[in-house]
Amino acid sequence: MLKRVLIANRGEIALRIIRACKELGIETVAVYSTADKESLHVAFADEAICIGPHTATDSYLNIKNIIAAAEVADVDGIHPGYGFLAENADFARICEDCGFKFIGPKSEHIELMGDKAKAKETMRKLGVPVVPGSDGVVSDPDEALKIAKEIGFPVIIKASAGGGGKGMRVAHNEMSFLNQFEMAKIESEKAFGCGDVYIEKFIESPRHIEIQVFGDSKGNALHFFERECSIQRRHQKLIEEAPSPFLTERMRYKMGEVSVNAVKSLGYENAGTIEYIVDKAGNFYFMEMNTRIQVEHPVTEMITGIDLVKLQLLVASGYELPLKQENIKINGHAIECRINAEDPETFMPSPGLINAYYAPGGFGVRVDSAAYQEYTVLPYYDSMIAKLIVHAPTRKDAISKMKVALDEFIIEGVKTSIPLHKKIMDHYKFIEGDVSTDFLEKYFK
Ligand code: MV4
Repeated sequence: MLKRVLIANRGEIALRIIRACKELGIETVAVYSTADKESLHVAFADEAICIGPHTATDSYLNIKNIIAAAEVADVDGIHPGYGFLAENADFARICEDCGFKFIGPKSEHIELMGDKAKAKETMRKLGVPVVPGSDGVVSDPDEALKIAKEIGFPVIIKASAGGGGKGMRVAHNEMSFLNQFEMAKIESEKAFGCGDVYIEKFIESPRHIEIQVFGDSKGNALHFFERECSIQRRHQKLIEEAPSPFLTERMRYKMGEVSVNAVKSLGYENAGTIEYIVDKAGNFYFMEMNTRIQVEHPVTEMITGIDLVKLQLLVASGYELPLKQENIKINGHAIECRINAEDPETFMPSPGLINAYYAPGGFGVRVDSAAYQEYTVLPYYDSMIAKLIVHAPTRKDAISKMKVALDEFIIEGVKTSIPLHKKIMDHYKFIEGDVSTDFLEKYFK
């Protein structure tokens, strides 16, 4: 088992990792920016090392300083959490080269999944359904138009270096195509330093459903069913739940099966998430694979009863996955609301001092947060201040529990998304489980 782990992150996920380490008897080393001196991850870790000033590029993204901290603290593993360096293949490689176990997949898999066109082609070859489109990257505009016409409009042009919705353009007809194609290329060159794009049939108002997967170093692979993440705004998820109210047992089985087969064939190690878009007819198509533990992992933990961060530490320590697929079962329903320090109307960040804080509790209520009374939400980092997760026997019970918990949650001094979550919990479309990626645009404009 790993003996001493450096957590290259901050906020709630750093706490989440520290807790899992402590439960396994692993010593913990926190790193922090000067602005985070008063943070809980600094207080709760066995040791804490300052890695630079408040700017993320100078601290939580500063590979040199993080590696130096790992050397000084004499750790044997590094957990990147999510965001920051979690999907930076160079960082993963440097960790390994310096003799620190990167608690995540091999750098080659991070790199592969970072190239969206390559990832799609790889998954297609492994039997995962993909959206009809170009065979990889297209550079010639005339060639691109020909392909678009063959696919049939509307089509979507995606940046190969993109992901998470960056660098995408939709063309509804032949007329607008060339313009959108050029724009997508220019934008993606500007944003990622790579103008490679590929083309797909545009699926209208899809659902976003993702499969939690895991692999170990012995070639075993498992899936932990799906998360429904359709309620999002500008590619930022607001609410996640498991299981999806849309999937039939048959679809759930199929999505799990193709996902786990891909993980096995890839020889993928540690936690991953395979993202799909699902159309009205129930067809599912591979979108991206996230090579990290995700923000919304708690909903999967609640319905399966399995601690996914502990599993990451176990697998990174060289142990086999201590589970069999047939023993992983869905128990009840879980919902997560991301509580952000932002204006619930405009979604503008609302950093500042939290002068009153009371987190809800009770049976089946979980709060993953690094906030507390008198904590200052900093303007330099992500605005998420808490994840409120509920678990109950049915979806209906989970919604009731979430409403009670949201009512109990007191956060004063900063604006939060709590009022928006309350409205969504009361919306008939949400209650029916009839959600899609344009839910907020459609009903909350
Ligand atoms: C799509 C799509 C429709 N058709 N691809 C957005 C982020 C990236 N992961 C893929 N995305 C989409 N790809 C085709 N062929 C619609 C989206 C999309 C979306 C996907 C998942 C969650 C939210 C979304 C919001 C807008 C668009």
